[in-house]
Amino acid sequence: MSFADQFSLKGKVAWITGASYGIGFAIATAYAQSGATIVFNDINQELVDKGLASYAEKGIKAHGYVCDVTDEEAVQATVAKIEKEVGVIDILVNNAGIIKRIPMIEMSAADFRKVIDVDLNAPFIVSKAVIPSMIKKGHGKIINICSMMSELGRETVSAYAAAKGGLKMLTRNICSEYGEHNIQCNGIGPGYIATPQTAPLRERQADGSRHPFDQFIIAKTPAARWGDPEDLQGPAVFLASDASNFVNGHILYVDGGILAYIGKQP
Ligand code: NAP
Ligand code: GCO
Repeated sequence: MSFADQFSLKGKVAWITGASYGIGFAIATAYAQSGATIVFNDINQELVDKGLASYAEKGIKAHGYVCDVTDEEAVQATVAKIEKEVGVIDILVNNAGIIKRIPMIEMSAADFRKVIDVDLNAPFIVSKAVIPSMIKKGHGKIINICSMMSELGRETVSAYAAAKGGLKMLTRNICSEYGEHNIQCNGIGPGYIATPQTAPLRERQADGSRHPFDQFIIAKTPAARWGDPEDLQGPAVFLASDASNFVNGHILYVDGGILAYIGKQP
């Protein structure tokens, strides 16, 4: 294998969850451009069709499935369908996620559970569904999309931080439990990335000025900008490729330097 071939995903089947748009879409696009066959899901047909159209626009023939990743039965059925219609999944990216920004003492237990369900329970459910075939095939890559909140807290995101901190440890545990089967499970911890999920934090103010949170993030980021979904493409290809075959249980933070920085001195 040539050095460059180590980064190729030719012949691989990659399932990126919740990838009709946003970070998942950017990662899936990079995988397709690196040679992989792309599978994605969303919670209803309309969103799947939108995703399929966006991939087609980029010249990518993706396979889209309707599947709620919190529903274990639906996930098991979707994996069986993918294996029959596309092939055994070589690469799984647990990308689907939600956030609810509510001060903790005002948050209902139902809302807290919903976030944990999508951001933590679902990666467990989906990973559990794909690992048996990865073991049989003799290799597999699982990439969990973690967060700055896997390491840091902030006001209003208690459920999200609990889920993403848990996802970091689920990543290490999958590595510990299945590493001997040549399965690598790593995480990507994006910094603040401009997607629909963070749109409310970047809204222009009535007078045209930047949202105070937007200004706060620029000041906290040594790169002095928000990330774009495309900033995650190289790291995601690396972690899905043979180039990372001895990288396991690692969280690769792609944050423009936020975690390295104490903040601007007064
Ligand atoms: P996004 O724009 O909101 O996209 C999230 C995707 O997940 C959507 O396609 C959404 O589908 C899907 N999804 C949500 N619940 C689902 C479910 N139960 N079953 C299937 N699909 C579901 O978010 P993003 O910013 O691209 O974020 C992607 C991932 O990166 C998330 O895990 C997020 O927490 C993480 N992340 C984001 C940032 C950031 O700054 N943007 C930073 C760090 C980590 P619908 O359209 O149906 O809702
Ligand atoms: C927030 C943000 C974040 C991020 C991200 C950071 O409200 O603070 O939405 O939690 O989007 O996960 O890595």
